[in-house]
Amino acid sequence: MRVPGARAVHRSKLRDEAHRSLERPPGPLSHPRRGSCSAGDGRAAGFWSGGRGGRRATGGHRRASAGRLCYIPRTLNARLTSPAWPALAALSAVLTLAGCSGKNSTQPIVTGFGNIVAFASDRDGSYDIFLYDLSALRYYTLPGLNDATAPERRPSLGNDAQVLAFATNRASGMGDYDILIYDLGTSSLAPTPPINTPGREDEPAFTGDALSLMFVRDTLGVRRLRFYYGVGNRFIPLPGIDAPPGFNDWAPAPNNTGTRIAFVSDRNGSPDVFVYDAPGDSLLDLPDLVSDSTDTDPWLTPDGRYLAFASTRTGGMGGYDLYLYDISAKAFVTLAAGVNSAEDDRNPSLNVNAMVMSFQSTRAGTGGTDVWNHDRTTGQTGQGSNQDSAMEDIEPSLRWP
Ligand SMILES: [Ca+2]
Ligand SMILES: [Ca+2]
Repeated sequence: MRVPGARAVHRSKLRDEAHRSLERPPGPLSHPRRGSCSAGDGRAAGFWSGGRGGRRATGGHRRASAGRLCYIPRTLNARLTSPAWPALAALSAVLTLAGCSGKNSTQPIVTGFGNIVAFASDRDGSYDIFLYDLSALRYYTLPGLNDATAPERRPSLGNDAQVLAFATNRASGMGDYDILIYDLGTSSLAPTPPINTPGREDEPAFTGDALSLMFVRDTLGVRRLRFYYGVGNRFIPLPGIDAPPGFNDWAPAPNNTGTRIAFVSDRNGSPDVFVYDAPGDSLLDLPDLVSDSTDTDPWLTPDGRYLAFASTRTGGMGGYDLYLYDISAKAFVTLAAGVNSAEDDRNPSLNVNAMVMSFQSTRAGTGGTDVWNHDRTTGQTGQGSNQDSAMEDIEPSLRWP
């Protein structure tokens, strides 16, 4: 999919945003300085390496991209051609694609290279993380990621396609749910940063630059957002984001560097989506986001402009519906027919320019909750071949360059 000019505009905004983050004065609210990626991608020194040493996958090459030299792991590229996920053949024999209209059941809805969606599915019993290529219409193996019995949930795919964070409560963990990180470059679990406790850590969300990880921690009976900066290996305090005592914050969705963070809070009674501005340590004034119904599942584009979320507010098609909001214009973006249904449509995940969206829906599909994809350029909504199962397929995290 190509939208003329859209990519250039987007990358320019990313650069501007990174520049602003460097200009902010030091202080408790300012994020650490991000190094330039021009001398090799700084993200390779992120927290999944457990230090500053600048882990680099073996092999690979550098690719100039809008003034940045970005590291493309050859190991990952090789993996893209690895055999399909072993259970795929068995699945395809039993899957029915009832409810998938016409070519959408067997043809890609969207085209391109490296367009992948991670999601959780209990098709094999307990929830596991799956990685599906929306262009090649196949799964990638994730050796060593999924535990045979413990659930793996809430995948967050770094937009650099090198890291995938997820939540699990396996017995070897600190207790309750912990967050683990999987290195797609080496196909192995990465050293866990010091973010887990005997309490519950859940809902991981990488910043767009994949240098920081947000998540939710249960603290004294309420849920609070946490912002862990990987290069500095430390937490960044967000004093202005916390709900008053007794109320909860969850579902963090940061922009490229975490200067803007969408999240859900019940501080007004029912769950509402809020957008936090880190430089101002304040919430943006966005009355459109507030309703008496449940507003949840936010997703923010890296440039911080487009916000997708789910809501049961009146005026929709029924149950949860998806909404796309342009924060710059302070206006909703109309979604094509076929995105929302009378069933529950939730957990939208946007690509960088908000033209592609994956989401979950309980509409008639392959059974249970399914992951669907929508291309705003063509207006199509559909699924890739064998993308779904008769079981629950949920919590998509889209990586679309
Ligand atoms: Ca824990
Ligand atoms: Ca609906």
